[in-house]
Amino acid sequence: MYIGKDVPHDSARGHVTGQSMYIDDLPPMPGELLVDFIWSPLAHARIRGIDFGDALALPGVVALYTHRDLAHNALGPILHDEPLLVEEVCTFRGQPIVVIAAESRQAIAAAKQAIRIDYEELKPILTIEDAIAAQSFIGDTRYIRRGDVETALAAAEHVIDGIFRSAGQDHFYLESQAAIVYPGEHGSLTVHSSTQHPTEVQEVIAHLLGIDMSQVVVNTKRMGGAFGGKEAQASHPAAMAALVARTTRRAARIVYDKDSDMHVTGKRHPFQNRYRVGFSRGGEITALKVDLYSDGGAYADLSPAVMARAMTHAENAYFIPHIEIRGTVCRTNLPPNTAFRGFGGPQGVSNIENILEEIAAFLKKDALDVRRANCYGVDTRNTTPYEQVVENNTLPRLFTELEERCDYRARMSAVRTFNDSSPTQLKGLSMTAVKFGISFNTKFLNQANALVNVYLDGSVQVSTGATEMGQGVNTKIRQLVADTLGVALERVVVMQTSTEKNNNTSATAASSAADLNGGAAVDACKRIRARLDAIASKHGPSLPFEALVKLAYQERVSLGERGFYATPRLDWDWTSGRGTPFLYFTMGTACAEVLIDRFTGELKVLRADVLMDIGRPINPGVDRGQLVGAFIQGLGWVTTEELRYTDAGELLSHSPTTYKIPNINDLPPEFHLDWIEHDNPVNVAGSKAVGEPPLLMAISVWCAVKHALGFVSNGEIAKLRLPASNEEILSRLMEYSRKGAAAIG
Ligand code: LUZ
Ligand code: MOS
Repeated sequence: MYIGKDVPHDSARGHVTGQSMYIDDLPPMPGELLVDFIWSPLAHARIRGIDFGDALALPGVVALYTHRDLAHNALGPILHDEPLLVEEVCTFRGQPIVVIAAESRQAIAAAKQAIRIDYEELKPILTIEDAIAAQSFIGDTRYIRRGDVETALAAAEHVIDGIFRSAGQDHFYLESQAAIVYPGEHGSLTVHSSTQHPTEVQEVIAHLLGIDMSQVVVNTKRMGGAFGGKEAQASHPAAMAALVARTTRRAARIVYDKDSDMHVTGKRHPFQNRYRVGFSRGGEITALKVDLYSDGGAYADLSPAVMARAMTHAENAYFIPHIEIRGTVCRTNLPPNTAFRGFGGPQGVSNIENILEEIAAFLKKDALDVRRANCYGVDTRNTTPYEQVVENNTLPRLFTELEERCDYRARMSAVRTFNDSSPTQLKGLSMTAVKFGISFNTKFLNQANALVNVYLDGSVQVSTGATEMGQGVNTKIRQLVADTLGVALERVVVMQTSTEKNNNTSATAASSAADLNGGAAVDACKRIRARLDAIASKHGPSLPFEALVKLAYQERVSLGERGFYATPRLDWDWTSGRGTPFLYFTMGTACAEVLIDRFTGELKVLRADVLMDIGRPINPGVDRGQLVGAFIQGLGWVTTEELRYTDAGELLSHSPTTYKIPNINDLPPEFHLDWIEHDNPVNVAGSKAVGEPPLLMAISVWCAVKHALGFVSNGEIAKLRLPASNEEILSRLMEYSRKGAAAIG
């Protein structure tokens, strides 16, 4: 048996030796063209005219394209509202206008110099506040409501209200957006794309070029990271290269450089949330009204689905009897914001965790006690605002076990003592939770198919729609296939993802690729195994797999199968805001302790403890990697990663020199990650999805900073933006010391 074992990642060797192939490692084809594009330098502008000058006559410049060269000019995963190439009005800085195909980088640079675009600058909307003022929204405001929130707020013993802001985040995948397209016979195209969603790339190319999807094959061997950034926005470069390949009949390659990638692609959605919460003296929340606004950027992209996940995570791990959640996506003149690991979950969860810190500060209670008082129960107080029952609830257990394991009470009193005595430093400690719903919140996406081929020598190829972005989905599928077929792991190969083998696939997203594609692969393997078992019962049950395969072939029994999986039970209705959008929840608790320099605002995370319920891991080593990586990525979001823009909407922090992702020195020196033994009977091999949920565990670090600031905020509830950057912390410290001095003076 391989399930449950630390089987090495199937690319581990390739990654460390540099042999793993990424898009730009594919050797150039004779005649291959490089593809690039001119993008809008302005956030909002009307194009008065484009003058190509002598660009086409320059040596090495082969072709130039505008929107007129496309059969259709509309894409987008939900609304199809986004042009690939600007027609008249540029709606964000970075929006592609002219596609350039050339034989060298120098020729592309020369063409960019030669082409003149005349812009009439228009006034942009660059913030959520401005969008609200201008009533600039994408789609309608949506609601999830339970109980009678107004009456419950009026009757509450205490009420707090406020505004909580969380900022965006760049995906910072190491491999930028990239694609290569090879022209085939009769106008067909073979595409290699660094995408989480080969089917969407196929669909977008077919639509924009006016050809059948059957004429386009999209292959994805692997990505050098994606984090949601290649769920919807890998289509743009692939479509540009496809346009070039189809019209020139030459291979076409596009690879964004890092700075361009950061300028032109969308990011995690910034949110601004207004809340009003009613609670008892004991800290129990009786009513919550929360109004979520996200910055969707210029087009819908995945924003409505991201908002839906924020809304279904707005109560997180806590039972709230009377609640109204409103969600509105703002339209601004920024690149369309998109999927990013957590997909609205972090924005919804950080909001309620902030509220819980505030209730504790208001009541002068321990925040863990307040959280425990509100935590979902096992048999009672266990329905979400959208009326899904929280089954198999391990949250109370996770809270109790982590409190003991990390010695919470003793450390909390040590933090108080420290803060009373240290004139130079400040500590904070906080324990937060996560309950992350697993399934796409768009029901039809929760399906997958798999192709399993058994060859005459007993070796096996498996193909699914799952794409490998480093997360180890291929390794998990390999383990599932080996165990279900009863064959040695070494004999199973997971093939590159291709729309030729698996049609109409969903994005590798929502943490659910192993659930869905693993489920489909197991389905196929079970049917092959049943046929082999029938042969074994005739010929003797002790025959090895290889011998059974030979007999099956001689008896003309099929040795291939296509499997299918559709997540059961799901049922979700936006008009009522009720239903069962998730098959189950991945859960966890985390506790972080921080140290702050009172004079510089410098932040250090001293210790972090994470305890999760991730079911029975198919591959504990791979899952541990996901826990560590997601926590660190979340740490970046809540502390150091700052997207800075000019007043004109120009991104200033567009490279590693100005955009600070965590590095090895930012790791907590004491860092404990673990999970509890707990079966998840509704999912493949008893496992749970693990890709996104641990990112939200880093919210504990942010809450610990907020807790620390409460020691110097002169009795007020400390306010804090997310990220709690050193600068943000310093601003708060200065504000509180000014106010403190004024109060004394
Ligand atoms: N993508 C999507 C996602 O289309 N729907 C989702 O619910 C989702 N959740 C997380 C990440 N990507
Ligand atoms: Mo995603 S945020 O592409 O699971």
